[in-house]
Amino acid sequence: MQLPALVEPITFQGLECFRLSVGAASAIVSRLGAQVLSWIDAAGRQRLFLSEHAKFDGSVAIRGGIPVCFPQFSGLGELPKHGFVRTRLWDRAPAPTAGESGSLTLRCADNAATRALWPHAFELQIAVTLGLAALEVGLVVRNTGEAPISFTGALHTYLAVDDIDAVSLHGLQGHVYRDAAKGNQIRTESDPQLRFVQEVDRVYHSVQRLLTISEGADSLSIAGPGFPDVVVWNPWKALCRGLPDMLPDGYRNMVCVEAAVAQVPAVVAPGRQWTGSQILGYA
Ligand code: TA6
Repeated sequence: MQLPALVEPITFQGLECFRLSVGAASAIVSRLGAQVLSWIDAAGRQRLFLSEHAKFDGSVAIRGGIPVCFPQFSGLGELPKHGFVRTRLWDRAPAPTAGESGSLTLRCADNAATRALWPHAFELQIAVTLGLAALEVGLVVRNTGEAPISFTGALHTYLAVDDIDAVSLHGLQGHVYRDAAKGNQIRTESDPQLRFVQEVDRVYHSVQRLLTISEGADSLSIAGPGFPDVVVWNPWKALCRGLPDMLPDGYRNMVCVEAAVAQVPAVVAPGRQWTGSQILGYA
């Protein structure tokens, strides 16, 4: 049976947002950064971490949810870290057609401020689709200019966990990764499951497999069709204490598993588009 879905404008943390609801599941998406800030599953469990000390005034990116990083991942270039769309106000794209009513699309495009930093014409779309047992976030990058554009980026998903000590991530064994927490050494993952006992900041290259994150009996599947890489990040104790928008022990309640373009930039020809999405699902 198809349950009716709803998209309604709301104010959340003083921000213009949209709430998507399908049955007992709901999600909140902010126009600031086109960032998903909450995803409550059909059993009432919050699946996304949002820091209690996050700032919502647009001065910095919101710490939590699913930030959109574009056109630069992390410090891989001269632009501000993670690019410049996390603090942009995005517009709602025309209402979706019937049958897709559990989804919301936000868009943003180049303007004088972005061209001053990055001299390219582009349009981005973020489409958030809420299902009864899944959340999908799709990114479209359109090249609206006359020269090729090259970008890196990510859907920088902060997953909520009850206790990081009980968390394991499965599916990365055998993948090559760059270890940003260990001087950017290139290594190959030997563990069938990644556990968290220290800072983890890794870019796993060319991950096509479905990942599973588990905590006790609970698990969540993570797919990233179109995104070549997966980034795994937990700042751990010392780095977390240095982040003004995190509680000192906030690292115990989050882990980022990100759908990323990081190892090799994506190139989009004039008039063409690139698409990728992250699909989070539970049984
Ligand atoms: O994606 C991992 C990462 O690049 C880490 O190195 C860490 O710095 C994190 O992103 C958060 O970045 P932010 O700019 O949001 O503080």
